[in-house]
Amino acid sequence: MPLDEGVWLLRGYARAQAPLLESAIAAVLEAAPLRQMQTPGGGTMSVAMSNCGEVGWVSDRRGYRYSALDPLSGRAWPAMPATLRELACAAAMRGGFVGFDPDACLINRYLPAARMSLHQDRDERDFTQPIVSVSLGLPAIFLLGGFTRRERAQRLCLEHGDVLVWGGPARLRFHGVLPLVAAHSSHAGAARTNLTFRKAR
Ligand code: MD3
Ligand code: FE
Repeated sequence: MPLDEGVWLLRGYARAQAPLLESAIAAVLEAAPLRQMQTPGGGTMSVAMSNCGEVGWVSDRRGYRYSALDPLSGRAWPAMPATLRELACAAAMRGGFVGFDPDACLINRYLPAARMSLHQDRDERDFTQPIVSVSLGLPAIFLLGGFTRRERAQRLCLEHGDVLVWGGPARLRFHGVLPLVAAHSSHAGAARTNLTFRKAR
């Protein structure tokens, strides 16, 4: 049952597979390390990012876009590991999206205090395609807004293994993440990792 029109929250859907996903992500990050990108406005994002897949989402002084090349290395992004792709496709299916074929997986790493302000995902070509997001590691408070920036946002706690599928009427909703809070039992390296699967092209 959707949480809202076009929004499916699959609690713990990726939990059993998390160790496999984490090792696949670690291999991707060896070839394409996490980095804090510049914003068009001249700031630095608090979230560190990398990508795998045919294209990757990038931001710099020139704007936001998808690129086939990692600007750090000048090489293609690492291929999307099958374990990640298959999880995203299976989750999309649970939201009724048959045949979702993501060409981009953005890897977002949040350390304590990292946040993502309210925004829409609109750098993709086809908004009839859903987005699948997988949360790993520390929990975070996710903001689910409306179709304008000023509409009041709902808060949702996303935990390790939770998967969200967004499509149809929800595809252009504003959303964001509140500053990450360090775990009480803060062991070194505690972080949140979010994977966002999209069909960009
Ligand atoms: C709701 N990432 O990378 S993923 C992003 O947790 C991004 O790192 C957040 O927003 C994160 O762009 C949230 C969940 C998500 C993704 C796309 C959406 C929620 C969405 C598109 C429409 C509505
Ligand atoms: Fe987003």
